[in-house]
Amino acid sequence: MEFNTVSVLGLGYIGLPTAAILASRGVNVIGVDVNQQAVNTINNGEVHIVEPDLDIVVRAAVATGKLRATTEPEAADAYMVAVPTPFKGSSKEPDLSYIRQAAEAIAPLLSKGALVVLESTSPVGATEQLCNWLQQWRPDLSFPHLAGDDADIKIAHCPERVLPGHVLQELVSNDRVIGGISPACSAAAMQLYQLFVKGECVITNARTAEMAKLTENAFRDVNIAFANELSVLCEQLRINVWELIRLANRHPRVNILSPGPGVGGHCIAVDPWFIVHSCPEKAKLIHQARLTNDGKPQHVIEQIKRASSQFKNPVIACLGLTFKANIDDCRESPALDIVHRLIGDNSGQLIVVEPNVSAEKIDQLLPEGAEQMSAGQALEAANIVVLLVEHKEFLNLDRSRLMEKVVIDTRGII
Ligand code: SAJ
Repeated sequence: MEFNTVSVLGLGYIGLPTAAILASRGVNVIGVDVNQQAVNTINNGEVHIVEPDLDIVVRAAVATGKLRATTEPEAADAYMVAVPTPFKGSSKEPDLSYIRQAAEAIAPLLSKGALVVLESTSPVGATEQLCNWLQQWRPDLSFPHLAGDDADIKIAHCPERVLPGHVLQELVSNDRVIGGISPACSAAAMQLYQLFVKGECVITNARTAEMAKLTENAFRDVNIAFANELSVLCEQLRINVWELIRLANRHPRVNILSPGPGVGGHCIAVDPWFIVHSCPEKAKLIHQARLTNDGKPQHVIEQIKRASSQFKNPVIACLGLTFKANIDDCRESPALDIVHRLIGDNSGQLIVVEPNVSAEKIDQLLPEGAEQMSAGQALEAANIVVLLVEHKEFLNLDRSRLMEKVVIDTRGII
């Protein structure tokens, strides 16, 4: 297949870097997003998300005319769908409405020979569902779930697997799992990814590719839940969990991850639910890992409350609000959740320190009730210090200033 023009639907944390990298390889890329402001920002050669070096690659791609953003989809040789797949409220049912909207937008533009790749993390069966939707809107064309290799349109799932903070490097160097609805679909998708992926592109079917992505994140979630459970056990047994894990990890076949205040972000805290939702009776361990990790913020709150009950005027400094270290992303952040709940709880005077997020943004994220300060000011004012994120700014805190305080170190910084 020739890919002169590729359309990327969804210009977020995955779509925008993918669009910019493809453009840097000489492909004409049309980036599509419903957010007019994001589209304007990109067309000015700027970025609306924080990711190292993304600004440089986007600026260059726009300047050479290879990347253009728009709110209206246009015809292309290939369409890459990188839209969100959240879950619906408390039922945790996967919400495929963004995929459906993207499919509806490209359906009228499809012509014989086009390739559609679903990159969004998806529950098993979502790529087949995408075929069904497109078939419904384009009965004049044949699709691979019914016509196999002879279909007019090729469809594949190729889940993104990049780590926020390392996206540009991992987009190129990571291996890719390519799951075509038919072998011809896989072959076409492979050709597209080989334009920019240096890692190996491994072919499977769409359902296995969907499950592979969910499995990767569920595996990490279960491992972190194990570490979080250990941290709670160790507290009761008066053992330092960090030392314990360091020692256990000296075994050649043991590799326990780190406990923390809970698991956040839009991937690990979400994707395992897609497996649980598909097989609620059978996915017991994966389900329990989610519950264990989601229960950790409450455990930290109880530690803080116990500490604050020792003081007449408790002043609690919470260091870090993002979902992990050295990023500005607060989505599903356990640290933010903890501070949120403390504000509603009257446990004491609250101070927050977050070097990576602007004061205005923090004001939008939190209700009134917590004062923002620098780390130095917070250490001066507080009698309880809660370390919630291991930002580089917090790694070398002056230990002597913590001596007289109660320190709740959820990340093992101290
Ligand atoms: N966390 C711990 N302990 C650890 C590691 C992480 O508590 O030892 C917490 C973090 O603090 C954070 C959460 O887990 O709150 C998730 O952070 P992460 O760094 O593990 O993962 P994400 O969400 O940034 O990115 C993950 C990655 N998946 C895997 O490593 C299997 C990434 O490769 C995926 O592309 C991404 O999810 C995604 O988009 O699905």
